[in-house]
Amino acid sequence: TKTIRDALEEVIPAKQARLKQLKTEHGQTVIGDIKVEHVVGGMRGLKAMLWESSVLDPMEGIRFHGLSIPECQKVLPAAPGGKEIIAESMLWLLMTSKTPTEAETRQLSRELAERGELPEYVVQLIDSLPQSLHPMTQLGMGVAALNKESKFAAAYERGIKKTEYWTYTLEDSMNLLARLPALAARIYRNVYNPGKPIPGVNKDLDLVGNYVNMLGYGSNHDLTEYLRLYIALHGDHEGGNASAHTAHLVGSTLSDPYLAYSAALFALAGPLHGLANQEVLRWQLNMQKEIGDNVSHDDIKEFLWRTLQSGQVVPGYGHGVLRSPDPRFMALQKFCETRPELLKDPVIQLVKKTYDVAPGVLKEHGKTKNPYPNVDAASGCVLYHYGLTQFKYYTVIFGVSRALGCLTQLVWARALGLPIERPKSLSMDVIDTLVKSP
Ligand code: FAM
Repeated sequence: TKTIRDALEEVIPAKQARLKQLKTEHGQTVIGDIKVEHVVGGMRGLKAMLWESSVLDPMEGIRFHGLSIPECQKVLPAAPGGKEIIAESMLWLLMTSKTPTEAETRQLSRELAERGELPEYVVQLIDSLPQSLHPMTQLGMGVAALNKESKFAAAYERGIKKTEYWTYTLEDSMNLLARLPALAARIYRNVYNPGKPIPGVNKDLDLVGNYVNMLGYGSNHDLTEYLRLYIALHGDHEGGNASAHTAHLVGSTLSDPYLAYSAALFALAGPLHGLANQEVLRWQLNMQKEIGDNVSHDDIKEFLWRTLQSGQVVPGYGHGVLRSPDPRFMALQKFCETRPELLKDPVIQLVKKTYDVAPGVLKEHGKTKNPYPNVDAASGCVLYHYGLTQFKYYTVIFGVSRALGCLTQLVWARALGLPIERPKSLSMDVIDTLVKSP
């Protein structure tokens, strides 16, 4: 059976040739304008970054190498005994642009499991952190510390050819992906169940199967399946979002994958980005506390207006690129729709009811360009239902997932020889001059 590295070796030369051709034939072709609003508006919509593994359409949502979420759900192998996409089949697709076979997926699971134990010094570091330190801070620290083991950094120091960069980047990426579950599970244990034993990595399980097992929920098949889907779907959302862009920027300096991904995690930890899933649940539970279980649509409307009038954003709604309901939100909702026990859960019902009225309220409020839910509106309530109730931990799960896309891009950036990022910044004085005589 082919390994992921074999599969990459097969596809890299054609992509390298294609990029070379693009540069020589179209290096000077104009594909967009830069307006002052881009310079002062967070570069929204500016086409200025190469990212192969996924592209986000404002109306349709994300496609992974051209495949929509329902298409991925049809063709990507699940775990033995499961139905949902797993991290390995998504990783294979992102990295190689090909759909893996069942055998390739299983082999990748085994390869990751074999690399999955944490080095002792990282265990000691994590165990020494205060229990009250936010789980995302701990995750970023743990990932950065893993760079002591970086094969890329060691090879670079020794002196290697540029054409070899990607192989060491892949090696580091595989080790990092493999160790994220043990790291993230140790953080969970330390913060919420100090002293509880953590099982070792089971070589026969997939990445998320092992993660759930180490979190202490291994016997819950439905939660395992939910997290498989969750982690596959959160894996990549094209390149411009804050975490992906951070990984790409830091990686472009030839910082190793551990440092680059650690930086990405600290971008993910912001409430306008990945921390929104923690915020959504806090907000929905406050709503429940204030107005009770049996809420009407009008009660929710009133609560939404109160949130907006107090100057806060409605967490889980709005998006930098999307202009329709996020298909990741829809896929997670669908997971609930097939399980009657989930549909009966008051918090899940509240999320659904909020979706019925929030777009209307946000449209009337008139500020956000996208009044629809993003993935974070749905992701936490199912975890809550299954007993994973510590919502400060939710962004860590997002962080385990987002490594799939960020590390894929790092491998490709090195395979394609992409340069260090260095956009031009302007002062208002310079903008004034340019505006007068463009
Ligand atoms: N509730 C209230 N106001 C909102 C809003 C929301 N959900 N979303 C946007 N706005 C406001 C926004 O604050 C801005 O107001 P000002 O003009 O006063 O600054 C205005 O609407 C225009 O914003 P936009 O152009 O529609 O959105 P941006 O591209 O600037 O920002 C988000 C995009 C996601 C940061 C923003 O919609 C937001 O803050 N949403 C709530 C937090 C959230 O759910 N984040 C998670 C995003 C998710 F996809 C992820 O990264 N995991």
